[in-house]
Amino acid sequence: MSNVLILGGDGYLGWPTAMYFSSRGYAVTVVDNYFRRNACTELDTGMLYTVPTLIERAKLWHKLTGFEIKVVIADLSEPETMRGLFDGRLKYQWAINDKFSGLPETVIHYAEQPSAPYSLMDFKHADVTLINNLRVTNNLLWAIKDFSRDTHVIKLGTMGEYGTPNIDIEEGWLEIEHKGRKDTFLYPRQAGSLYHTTKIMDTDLMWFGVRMWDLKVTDLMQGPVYGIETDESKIDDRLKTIFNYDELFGTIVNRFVVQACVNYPLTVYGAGGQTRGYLNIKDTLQCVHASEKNPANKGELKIFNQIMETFSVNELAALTKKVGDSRGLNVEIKSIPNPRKEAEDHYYKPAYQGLQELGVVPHLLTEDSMNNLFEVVQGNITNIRKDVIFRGVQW
Ligand code: USQ
Repeated sequence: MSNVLILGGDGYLGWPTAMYFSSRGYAVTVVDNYFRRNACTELDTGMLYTVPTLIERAKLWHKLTGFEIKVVIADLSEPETMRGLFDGRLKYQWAINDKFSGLPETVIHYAEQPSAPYSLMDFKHADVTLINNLRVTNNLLWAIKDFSRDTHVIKLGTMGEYGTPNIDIEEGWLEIEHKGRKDTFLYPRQAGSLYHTTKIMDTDLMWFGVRMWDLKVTDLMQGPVYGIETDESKIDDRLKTIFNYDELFGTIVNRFVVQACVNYPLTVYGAGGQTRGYLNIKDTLQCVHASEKNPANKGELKIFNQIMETFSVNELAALTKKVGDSRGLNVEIKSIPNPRKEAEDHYYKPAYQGLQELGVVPHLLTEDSMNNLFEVVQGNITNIRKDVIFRGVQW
């Protein structure tokens, strides 16, 4: 049974990933310090529904499926916590068999502060973002180097590392010809937030480890994810992932559907021509699995652009309105001054065939799939708080 360690296993993507691998027979351990839940409480972000603790979810998962997801509640920005996961000193807070699982074949690294607006609220939150994201990544890098160089690291990066350049975006690398000579480099990066900047620095840390110590790393440059349900969460409502719709932790598609349901005009920032690559949460799971099955070689940094299609903000607003109106809601779209500093009308042509060549079959954003999201959101409508939808964090 292949051993998978998921860092950040309580988050929007971490918990669905844990269930996905567990249900396919992998030995899964999740680690989390409840950063996201605590930040949601501190900043009063609201949530679509209450989510049981990670330990409660692991127990429930075991009861319903017979599979075991071992749980460690600890802060991975502490070096000894990270190292303890590899040298057997860790203590599981919950496991059926609490004997050390051994070195992981694969580590999936989600353990980061993932929000651009959070990272730019003020100095304190910028500092938390920088310290957490870089320390966790550096701790992982050194733990792998010192204890487990055969482990394949799958790190979640972001399409935002590339920014919105006026040339096509390649999958990670760019061949450059300069004064008659050629070489291949990491594609130029120019992030639009401090959070995205930490992801660039993460990539650099891992690329250093690959060059110096022959580590095996896959970097998944992911776009904004949307959706709630995965095949595993359908087993029981209490297994659904944490779902935010506020400005700090909600991503745009999830936010727009919630806004449509409570008659809150869709907040198009500025001109609305901002174009990004999007994917369904089910496809995040497929992509991570495809990466796990096709690991990087020793001394290789593999990079994939993890998106399935592109949309502008205006296109997303129009689709949300169409679906919402067809459900009898009278959805309003409102352009508001852009709180962010970003291009609102720009060229955007990213390559993203690599993961599909490995067998990922996209779930595209259609009226049908958006209708499914509306259904889950409307089923929880009484929990939605309009006061947390927009707070105007300025860049
Ligand atoms: N936007 C609006 N109105 C809103 C919310 C967002 O117009 O009410 C616009 C933003 O200005 C931006 C785009 O929609 O141009 C996407 O914003 P977002 O909040 O959905 O996503 P973003 O801040 O870019 O970050 C999210 C995740 C992050 C991930 C990133 C991928 O939170 O973890 O790395 O998507 S990417 O955008 O490709 O960098």
